[in-house]
Amino acid sequence: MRYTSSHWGLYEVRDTADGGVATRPLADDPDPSGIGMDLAQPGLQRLRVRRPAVRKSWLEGGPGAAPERRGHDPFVEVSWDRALDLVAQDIDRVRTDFGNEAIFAGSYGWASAGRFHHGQSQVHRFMNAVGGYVRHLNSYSLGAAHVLMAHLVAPMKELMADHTSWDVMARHTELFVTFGGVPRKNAQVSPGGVRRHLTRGGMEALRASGTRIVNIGPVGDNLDAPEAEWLPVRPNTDTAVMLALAHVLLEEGLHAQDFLKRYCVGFETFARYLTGADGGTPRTPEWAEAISGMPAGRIRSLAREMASSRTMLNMAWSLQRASHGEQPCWMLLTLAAMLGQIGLPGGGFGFGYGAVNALGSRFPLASGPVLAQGKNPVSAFIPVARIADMLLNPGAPFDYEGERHTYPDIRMVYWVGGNPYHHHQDLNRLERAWRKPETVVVHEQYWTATARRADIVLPSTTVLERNDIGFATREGHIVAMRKAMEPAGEARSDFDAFCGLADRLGVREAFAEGLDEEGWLRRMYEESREKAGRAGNRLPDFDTFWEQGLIAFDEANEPVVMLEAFRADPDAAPLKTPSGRIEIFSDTIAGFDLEDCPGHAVWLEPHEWLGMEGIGEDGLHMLSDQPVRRLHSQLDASEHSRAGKVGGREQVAINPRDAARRGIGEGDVVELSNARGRLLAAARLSDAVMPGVVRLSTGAWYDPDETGRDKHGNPNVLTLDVGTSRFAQGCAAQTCIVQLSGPITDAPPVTAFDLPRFER
Ligand SMILES: Nc1nc2c(c(=O)[nH]1)N[C@H]1C(S)=C(S)[C@@H](COP(=O)(O)OP(=O)(O)OC[C@H]3O[C@@H](n4cnc5c(=O)[nH]c(N)nc54)[C@H](O)[C@@H]3O)O[C@H]1N2
Ligand SMILES: Nc1nc2c(c(=O)[nH]1)N[C@H]1C(S)=C(S)[C@@H](COP(=O)(O)OP(=O)(O)OC[C@H]3O[C@@H](n4cnc5c(=O)[nH]c(N)nc54)[C@H](O)[C@@H]3O)O[C@H]1N2
Ligand SMILES: [Mo]
Repeated sequence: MRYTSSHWGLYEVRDTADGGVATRPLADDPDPSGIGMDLAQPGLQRLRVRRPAVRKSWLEGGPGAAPERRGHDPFVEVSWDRALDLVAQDIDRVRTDFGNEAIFAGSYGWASAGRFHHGQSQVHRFMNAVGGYVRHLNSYSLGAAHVLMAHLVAPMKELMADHTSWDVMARHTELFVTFGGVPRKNAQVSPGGVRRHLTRGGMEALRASGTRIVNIGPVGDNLDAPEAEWLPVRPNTDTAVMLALAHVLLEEGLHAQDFLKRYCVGFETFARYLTGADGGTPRTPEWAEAISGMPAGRIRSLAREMASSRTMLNMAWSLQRASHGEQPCWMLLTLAAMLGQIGLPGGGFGFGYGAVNALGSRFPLASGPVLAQGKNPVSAFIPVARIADMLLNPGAPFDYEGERHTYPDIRMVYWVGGNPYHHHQDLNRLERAWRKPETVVVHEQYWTATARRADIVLPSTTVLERNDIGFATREGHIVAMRKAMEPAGEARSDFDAFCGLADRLGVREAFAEGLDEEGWLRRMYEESREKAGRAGNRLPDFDTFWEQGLIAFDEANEPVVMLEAFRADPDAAPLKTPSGRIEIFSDTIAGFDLEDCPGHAVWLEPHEWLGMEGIGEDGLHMLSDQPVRRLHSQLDASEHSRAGKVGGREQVAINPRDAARRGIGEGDVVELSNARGRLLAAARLSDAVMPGVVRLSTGAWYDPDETGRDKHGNPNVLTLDVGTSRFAQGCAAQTCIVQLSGPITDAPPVTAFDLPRFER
């Protein structure tokens, strides 16, 4: 059998009678994703980058020519030889004139599932071979949590691998309280690929065993449990609710004092803040009701229920993708510590059940095949979501994890496998920042908004057009991804493109080490086979693997209980924190002296929220969650993604009360706007979003008209481009107030899926 893999599933591949290929999900996947692998559909193939292309002004005027014409100039298609000459010469120019710290090749993005043709690994390895590059740290996904949790309990990677498994929760959890649901739409994916989708079954088992489910948050349809209690709260105010829950536990003596003493440090300092003994406001349920809208009486009763049940607390990752996103993470941990059930089966806390498939899985953490990236001689970096700040403010200082750093002066931006015009906030600001570099090189499969804004675009193959190995940690498989079709146009793998550049820059040996695609697959497989062998997993030799196609690993026999060993003996199995204990108060973080991230969990007002002064009746909080019908911006032109649009536009969910007040009906085109930008979307009336809140999922390809108004419904036209705090500097996309007006009767058609202009 032949296979391929995507982040959203594994697929069997076979040839069709008409010379094409067909894919279907694995027969034993209990809940395959609808996103699918039909990459041959005309809507997608039309949008492929077919030949190397150079922006006209750049081709004529050289590096730095008319940067404001990026996205407007026509492209001139050139041969691969010509394109590779241009790119290689310009890399050499930049590194000679300005040094390698003038090249930004962080190149954030999910790219595709295979581990060899992995965009970021390829570009980082290549850049290291030519002298290094400015990199990024962390992810858009977990910027705040990643930096914070390592100080408080454990590095996120370990914590995620240690999540209590679904079977344990079904058996032991009596009360499951989640902030932000358990969105199965998100568990369609895991970085690297999913063999079996677990979240539907996990939730079904939880419900079947009679676990009570409480969902706190502005959106009510983000979990598969119709009987769950939905407690609406204003966006970004979960920390206030958690503080009030903690306040009730403390006032009523329901907190686990023994646990706090034995396993935690710093509770006393936090308690003074909680009660107001430090001179501040007591964080009572009434105080939290005024902020969040959740009734004080229900906060009180819920706290008591939590204390008298085996309770699992969970939060969506989105909560920390917001202004002061560190705080809900810290407060969830603090609240779980006060309940004293961390390390017990079915109790404690979870961080993103539903965010990706692997959470709650019983597959152990294993390392798979990786492409070694080499050493980067350049030390300059940015926290990933600070890209526009960096481009706009060369030489300016920024804070990160208690230290001060300086933004480098970037002359060249190099992107492979990501889409900043999808993922970054405040796209109009990014447009201004994007004019700063002299050269932008993008490798892409499709004519995305980012490809259109490049100076040089190199066409990349898709997973079906190359050989690769699929693997994802804790998904329980390794899979041979065999080439199934010929590349579109002149598309090449990113590896082949870099080989061409490496030849020109005299680093072929350093980059490719004499190996071709097959040579690399063999080497990467053998390396991971050795690692697997040391961990007790026997893998066959490469040829057998390649022939067999899919190797499924066994689940661990033991169910997973998070922090079980620490609970059993905190002296024998201390945490990697400075105290070896859970840090409810962190001396380290307090020592950084940051008013936007002090030494324990606190409530801090978001930059923008429904409780802010002067917001009036008109302000709506816009949530931009992950899309149901695609992965980020990937395959937005597919039939499956387009079926979720109305009149070609993305749908924005709005509460019927807010719609009525504005005279908006189902399907009407509306304009969402704020000081940062304007966009059009199609209204969808829904009781599942609370009044005052609208939801516009990410991923509609950015499509501005001449005035800059996006016609398609890309929420990042409106989102706020500030860090979560000076501590972690994570992405804060969920903090965003907008106005909504309409119906718009003269809305122009969407042109996101038109090709750019070409000239000879
Ligand atoms: N408003 C708002 N914004 C957000 C978020 C949010 O919640 N709200 N979430 C954020 C999060 S968590 C994330 S992770 C980011 C995701 O942001 P990205 O990961 O940048 O989004 P993708 O659409 O997956 O972009 C991947 C790109 O790589 C291309 N590609 C795929 N395979 C290959 C390949 O083999 N080679 C090459 N050269 N290209 C390839 C695809 O065509 C696609 O354009 O978005 C962030 N942005
Ligand atoms: N289908 C699909 N799945 C994906 C992705 C995708 O693009 N498509 N992206 C993947 C990636 S890269 C990531 S990082 C994960 C992200 O996983 P998450 O960050 O957890 O995903 P979101 O969909 O942004 O948000 C989850 C839920 O939180 C709610 N929410 C937002 N703000 C608040 C708040 O202030 N309080 C409360 N209580 N709830 C709030 C949202 O309405 C949404 O229902 O998803 C992954 N899964
Ligand atoms: Mo993400």
